Amino acid sequence: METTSTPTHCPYCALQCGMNITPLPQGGVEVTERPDFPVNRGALCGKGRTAAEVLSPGVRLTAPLVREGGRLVETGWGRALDRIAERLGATRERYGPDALGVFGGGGLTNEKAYALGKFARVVLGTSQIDYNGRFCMSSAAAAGTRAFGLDRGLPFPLADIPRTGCVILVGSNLAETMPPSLRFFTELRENGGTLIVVDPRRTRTAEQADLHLAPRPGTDLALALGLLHLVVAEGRTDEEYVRERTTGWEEARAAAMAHWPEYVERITGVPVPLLREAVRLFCEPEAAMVLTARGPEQQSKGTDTVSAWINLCLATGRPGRPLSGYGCLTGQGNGQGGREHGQKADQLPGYRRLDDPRARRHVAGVWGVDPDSLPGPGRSAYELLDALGSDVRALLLMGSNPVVSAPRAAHVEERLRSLDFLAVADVVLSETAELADVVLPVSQWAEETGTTTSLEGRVLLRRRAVAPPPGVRSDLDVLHGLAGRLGVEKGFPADPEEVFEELRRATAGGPADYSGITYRRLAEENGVFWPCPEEPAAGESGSTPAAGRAHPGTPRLFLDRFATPDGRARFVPVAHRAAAEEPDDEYPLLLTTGRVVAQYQSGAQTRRVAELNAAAPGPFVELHPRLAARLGAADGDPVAVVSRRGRAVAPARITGAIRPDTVFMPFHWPGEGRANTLTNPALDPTSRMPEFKTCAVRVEVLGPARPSARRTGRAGGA
Ligand SMILES: Nc1nc2c(c(=O)[nH]1)N[C@H]1C(S)=C(S)[C@@H](COP(=O)(O)OP(=O)(O)OC[C@H]3O[C@@H](n4cnc5c(=O)[nH]c(N)nc54)[C@H](O)[C@@H]3O)O[C@H]1N2
Ligand SMILES: Nc1nc2c(c(=O)[nH]1)N[C@H]1C(S)=C(S)[C@@H](COP(=O)(O)OP(=O)(O)OC[C@H]3O[C@@H](n4cnc5c(=O)[nH]c(N)nc54)[C@H](O)[C@@H]3O)O[C@H]1N2
Ligand code: SF4
Ligand SMILES: [Mo]
Repeated sequence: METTSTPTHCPYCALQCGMNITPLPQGGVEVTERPDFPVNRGALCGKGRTAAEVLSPGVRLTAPLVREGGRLVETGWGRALDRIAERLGATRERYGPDALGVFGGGGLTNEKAYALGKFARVVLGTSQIDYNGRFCMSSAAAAGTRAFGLDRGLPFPLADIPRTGCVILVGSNLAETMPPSLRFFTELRENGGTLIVVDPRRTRTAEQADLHLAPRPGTDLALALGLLHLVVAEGRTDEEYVRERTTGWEEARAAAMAHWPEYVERITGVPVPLLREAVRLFCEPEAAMVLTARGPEQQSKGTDTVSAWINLCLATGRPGRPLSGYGCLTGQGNGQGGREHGQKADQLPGYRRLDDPRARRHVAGVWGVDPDSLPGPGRSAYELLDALGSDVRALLLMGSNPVVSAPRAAHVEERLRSLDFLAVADVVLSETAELADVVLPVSQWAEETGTTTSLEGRVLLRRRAVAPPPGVRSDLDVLHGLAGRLGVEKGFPADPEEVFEELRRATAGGPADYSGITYRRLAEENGVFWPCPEEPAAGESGSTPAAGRAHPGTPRLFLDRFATPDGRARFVPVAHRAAAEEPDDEYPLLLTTGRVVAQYQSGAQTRRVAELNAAAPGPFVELHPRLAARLGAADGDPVAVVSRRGRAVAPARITGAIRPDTVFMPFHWPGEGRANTLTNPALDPTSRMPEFKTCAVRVEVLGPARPSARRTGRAGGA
């Protein structure tokens, strides 16, 4: 049995836990432990453990569907692809290429993300492509690029965490969102290091902390500035580091000095003594880190907020020093690679910029097209969704379920319905696929080979372990079939390794350089960290890089210099500002949103797994006991949460773990309890990230629950 199992990685989050897949004698496969992968050492969360259930033909799509007389009916592949090509072609003919939209996902492999970006620009000729990663880590990416000249979520491996002195974890609930990673933080504390968690809720992660700061949602920017103020006031600045490795300190310092601790306490609700304690814990050890996740990032000021945390790290001499620095905990399975290879509105493969003439020449050379034929930057994800049915008339969507996951979701759903034509490729009939004119059933992680890049920047090989059911094809096959029908016969191979070989050339010499990485190496090593140029280094010439000695990859970035022109990190002066929507008489509370351990994202996959549904059966609204008492709500009572966008109904869950001025909802479910009916699409001016983490709401109690309905909102662990 051992010999038949295939080592691979989980289909879900960015930890990309190693797992083995073993075929069962009676059919189907089993997920088994794979202790040789150092990140999770065999440990899996409930989602990873049960991932094989979504391979079962009973829960997934196994034939293409087309809309006939209002209903989706089964059809053949030829007809489905013909229909899509014909409708995209006709729309382009009538309205021009920018009437065609493409929406991708951070769960797609590097090969798929690369091929999708190329398909949009070369086959469709449209600028209108973006993806769900815009809703994920885009603020951290923008701030990282601004400060360091490069965005790789973690500039060091997770294995460095246990050996640092202090970690400030800002708005990450990794005990639920990446459970096997908790081990690194437990080991940190066993080694005498300290953990500070910043979260308006006392989460399972916060329970592990030495110090928990619970700011009002949307005030992390003020919090970070207050800490920096104290660093300066207490003489804890690392003057030598600031002089030698950074620029812009004077302006950033002046901006922070305007944020007095007492003023910050008023904004955030975090008492001054706790601010002082945080500064002490962070500054005393020789090495320390700040890690951010979606809490501070998914705000209309997410980029400035992350810049403020980076400024704190720079002033105390952390980035580019051993066991120290700033990192972002990227979320989706290929959240890192998915943001590097061109499905982003402003981007070309290798993390190149679409508005950079040199980058255009290089990539156009690899693609065999005229650089001037490449469109310019397009709209960001929410702006693209908002333009559906007006400027953008037809959409191809691959790897996202925005009906559940986009902000102001009722409006987005209405925009999707107003399209002339919608094609969706998915593994299951998601809520978004239900609206499509054509649905294509595609293969999944265990059924196809491809690479992902984990939150550590580690490029990994997922291997095909089983054949997909008959009737199912890969996303690459879909793009191959559509390109041919739209008159581009070459350049869209269905074989993932062939795509990867081209991706290597397209990324050569770019910021995210994969040219030294091959499938063969990935099969032999436990992943390779980018940048990994082929040596001798390939230039921007676009020719096939010459074979040479293997570059070892780059687990740790910035040790000698930052990726800026002068090699120095840049402080960015930032000041606190209010959320786009603050509470008032009509909407007196703050809503924040997030995740539970047993469901993944829009739930399209995990809501089809019985064990996960039993653990987390539906949405709920967390209310502090004082707020519940004031409203007259008992645990389990149905409550309506109302914002300027709409209304959602779910059972109350009363818990002392949340601030009394804030309510929390997880966003994994469609329908009546859809959290995104409420959220505010106010965008960050730089990253275009919507404000998922704070908006103003009121809560209405809808009367006591029927006895059977009580406690249904209880989600346990999985
Ligand atoms: N079980 C599970 N795991 C997942 C996913 C999933 O859907 N389910 N998704 C994956 C993906 S794509 C991502 S992006 C990651 C996300 O991983 P996390 O960022 O850990 O997830 P969230 O629950 O969205 O947000 C984290 C915390 O932010 C807090 N928060 C809310 N508002 C604020 C605020 O204003 N400031 C601060 N400091 N904190 C705030 C919330 O209370 C929450 O506990 O998880 C990945 N892993
Ligand atoms: N309120 C609120 N909303 C949020 C967030 C929040 O914290 N609060 N977080 C945001 C974040 S961080 C994220 S990342 C988004 C995620 O939200 P979505 O983009 O909706 O993410 P998923 O649910 O993972 O959707 C992926 C879809 O692609 C399908 N799929 C999986 N693998 C493949 C594949 O290989 N090919 C194809 N074609 N399809 C595939 C799945 O079945 C599923 O339908 O949600 C965002 N929305
Ligand atoms: S933590 Fe993430 S990668 Fe690991 S098993 Fe769970 S979902 Fe999969
Ligand atoms: Mo995400």
